[in-house]
Amino acid sequence: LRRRYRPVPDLPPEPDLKKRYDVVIIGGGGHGLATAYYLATVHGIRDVAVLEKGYLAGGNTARNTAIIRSNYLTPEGVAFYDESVRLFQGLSEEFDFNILYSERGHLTLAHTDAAIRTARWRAEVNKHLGVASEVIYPDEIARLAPNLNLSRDVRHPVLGALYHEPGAIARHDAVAWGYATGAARRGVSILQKTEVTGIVKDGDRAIGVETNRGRIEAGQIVQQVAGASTLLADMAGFRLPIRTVPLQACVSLPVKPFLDPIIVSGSLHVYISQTPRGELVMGGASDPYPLYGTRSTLDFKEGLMANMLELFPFLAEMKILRQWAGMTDMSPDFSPIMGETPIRNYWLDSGWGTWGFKATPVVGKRMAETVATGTVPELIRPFRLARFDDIELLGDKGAASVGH
Ligand code: FAD
Ligand code: PYC
Repeated sequence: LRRRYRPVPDLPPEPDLKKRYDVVIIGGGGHGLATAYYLATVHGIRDVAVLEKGYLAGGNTARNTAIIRSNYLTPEGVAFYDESVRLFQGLSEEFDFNILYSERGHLTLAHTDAAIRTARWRAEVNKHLGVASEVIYPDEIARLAPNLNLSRDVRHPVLGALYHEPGAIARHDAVAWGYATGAARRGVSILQKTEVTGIVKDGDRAIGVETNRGRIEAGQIVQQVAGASTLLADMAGFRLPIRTVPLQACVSLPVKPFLDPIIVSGSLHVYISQTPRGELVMGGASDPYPLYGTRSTLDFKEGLMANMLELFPFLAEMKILRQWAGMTDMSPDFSPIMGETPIRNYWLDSGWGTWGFKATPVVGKRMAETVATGTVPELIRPFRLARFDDIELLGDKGAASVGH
């Protein structure tokens, strides 16, 4: 039992950089590490380098609010995230390292008739695909979240909610470290402070990368850089329909547990959960401007709190411990972009915006399958880049949780 609860797994020492790898993964966040892990464990492909310009999982993987759910709006989205939730449920066992997976239930509050309609729509799509979601009303909401202000005498009274029982949180660093350790123990090279500065091509084929540590040849390349997606695509020579926008969050001092479910209000632009340690993790809407930066603002905090106090007035005296921002790679239809690119041997995993932590396991598994077999699996084919040319968008804004 003691081994299970050790805070950090033992990552093998960083190996020397080689001149060539069968697979080079750009980006050492959760997605890149998970892809390396499944390449090594499922497909026996171990001559893999994960190149990370900063430190391991220091990007959005370290900055997200760790919400895991599959209550999406499009059938393609629901099926995809459902596989991820199932993988998440087995990760602590698989890693022999506790990722603090905590199933809480997820409530998306509806304050208008239109929001109730969207909640019903999501519930029906979810149930059709075997995912537990239902619309509930204030008496049931009060039972699940007794501290929530359900007064009718507020600007936006709660009329109902989409309740998604499998909604969960987990320790985000642990997820990344679990994948990193599992991959490194099987021979994957995880190279920190190694920044990709260019993509080497032979015609329309990618054959390597330029880095701050020299050129590296690669059999295949996978781009998994979230907020830097457009910058890397630019280096490779193609354009992405993505804008990078900051998303901020904050955490309070720890207090006695009082909040079991995860609560989201799209209309009020707030969401909140309580960690097993007692901190309140809170976030709001995306910043209203594109930026390649992780600057946090007073404006965000003030706006968030004004709305949060409508739901939980007794938090007025709560102290905020820290605040931060991440760079989110926003796609036009609020769905990811994965698979082939116009460059041969160059695979893409991007468009993760404000929703990609929960997808970490399924992305790893399915991107690894893509690289190993050279074929994009059915489950992720709908998310192809070419859908923007074919006008086959996958509108999932209604399930985004975060205001945009
Ligand atoms: P990252 O973890 O960002 O990893 C990409 C890595 O690429 C970075 O470490 C970066 O340093 C590296 N990199 C970039 N350029 C280069 C280069 N040139 N060379 C080498 N390396 C490079 N999602 C959810 O599902 N649930 C949530 O509750 C949630 N909350 C969020 C809250 C906030 C505040 C933010 C910002 C995001 C949230 N998200 C959430 C979204 C989620 O965090 C991301 O979609 C997900 O972490 C993306 O993982 P990744 O591995 O692709 O990216
Ligand atoms: O995707 O559930 C989510 C989420 C919540 C906050 C940010 N993203």
